Amino acid sequence: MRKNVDKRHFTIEKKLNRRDFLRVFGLGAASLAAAGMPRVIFAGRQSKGPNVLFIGVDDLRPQLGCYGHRQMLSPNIDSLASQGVIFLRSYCQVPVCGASRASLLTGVRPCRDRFIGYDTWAEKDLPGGLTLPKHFKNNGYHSISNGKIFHHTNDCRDSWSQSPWRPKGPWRNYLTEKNRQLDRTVGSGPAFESADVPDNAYFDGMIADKAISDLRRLKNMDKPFFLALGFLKPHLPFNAPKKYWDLYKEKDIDLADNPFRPKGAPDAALHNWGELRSYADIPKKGPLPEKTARTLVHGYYACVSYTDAQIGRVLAELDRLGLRDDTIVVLWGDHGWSLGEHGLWCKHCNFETSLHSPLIVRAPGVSGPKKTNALTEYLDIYPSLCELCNLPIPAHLEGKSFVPLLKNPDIPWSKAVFSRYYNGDSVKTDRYRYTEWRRKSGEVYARMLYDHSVDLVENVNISELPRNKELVQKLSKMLESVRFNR
Ligand SMILES: [Ca+2]
Repeated sequence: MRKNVDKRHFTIEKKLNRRDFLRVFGLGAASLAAAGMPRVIFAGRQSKGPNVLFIGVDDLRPQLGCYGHRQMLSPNIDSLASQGVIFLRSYCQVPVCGASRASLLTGVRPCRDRFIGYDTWAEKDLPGGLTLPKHFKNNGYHSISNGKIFHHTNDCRDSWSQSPWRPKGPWRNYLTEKNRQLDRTVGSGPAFESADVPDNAYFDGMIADKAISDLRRLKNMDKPFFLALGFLKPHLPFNAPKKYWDLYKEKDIDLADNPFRPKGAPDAALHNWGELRSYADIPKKGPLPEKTARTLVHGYYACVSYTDAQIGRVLAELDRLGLRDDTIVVLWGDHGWSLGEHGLWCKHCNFETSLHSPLIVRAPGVSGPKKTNALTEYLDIYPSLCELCNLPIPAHLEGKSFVPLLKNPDIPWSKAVFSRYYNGDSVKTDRYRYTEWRRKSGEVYARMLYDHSVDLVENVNISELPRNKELVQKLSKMLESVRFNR
């Protein structure tokens, strides 16, 4: 590691100040283990140390049966949750793929100059940063990346014990000839597809097949494993086998009941959902026709149920191989998604719809089902897995291990968690969500505040009410604690 640090010293110091530089590389700081911090929790056989099954699901908002949603059919994730702990108030750091993943996997917060867009490279934004899978690899684990873990397959390549694997083929993964041809010629097909094919005709079924094959091999290795699975749905386009579309009657599917701009919301809060509009059957401006909106929501549900089934196949194999008691399972989205709320689709904003994200943990020795309302963020995953696996917690991590919540989900916890998207910094407290947008000079040019005790769906921005002046100042000050304008 030290050699690495020296080689990359110049680059990293352009991004980090001296204090942060030391933290990122863990120099001059003992691990929590050495500092005598409490150890928990793994109660498996410990012949090799606990394995980790690390499941990311692209664009999965916490709209699942186990989160209390009545229409979504997600029996396999619900079953996992019934054996573990559901984090009801978990938040991503950045509401877009690459940046969210880079932050989660390095354990470092986003800032104005780091972890910004969908196509973030962690190794470019934070050269030499010690990633979660690399830390496990350095500590004797066999680490594998199947599907989409980092946004770019070869980002932080040395995190993995073998070459990162993804299914081959155009990423939109159309299966009907008509759509394939559109994708080839126009550059984009429709926003959804329902082909009457087996599960492993689409990518997520292939990822499950690969995971099952890996598990059979990993069981007999003399090392523990860190098996990362990055499922690709429900990311657009909403392509899933027909049988998952058939689980739902389109006419029964609820549409958002707040498809309008929040009262008093600034322009900075909104966007034109360019990601969705890039598809051939989506209008380039204006709201969606109701029928299209309903089909899109239907497609999102079908994709969630499809991916849920693939996760179920992997978890069943884990059981069949007798690995459940030796394996920690963590399931995360990478951010939320707007399904028409506020007239928005996709992610890319600082509303709850994009920031609120699923997190479920099943760990040997932790009895479920449990739910926690504690405020947690994706930065907390890295140190938590270290603690669960008795690994040193690198000094650079900015998250907080949630392991105490696994046993005591109601203990007092963090007062706030933080996210950001481009110029907008956002804080979520027990009661409020406050976001402010700043120019590089530091000047605030827009803000919004929602009182979740009466307005959880964020329909009325109350940041400009005179009675909230002190509250806004207080929340703004909280943002100062994590803002880095380097
Ligand atoms: Ca994503």
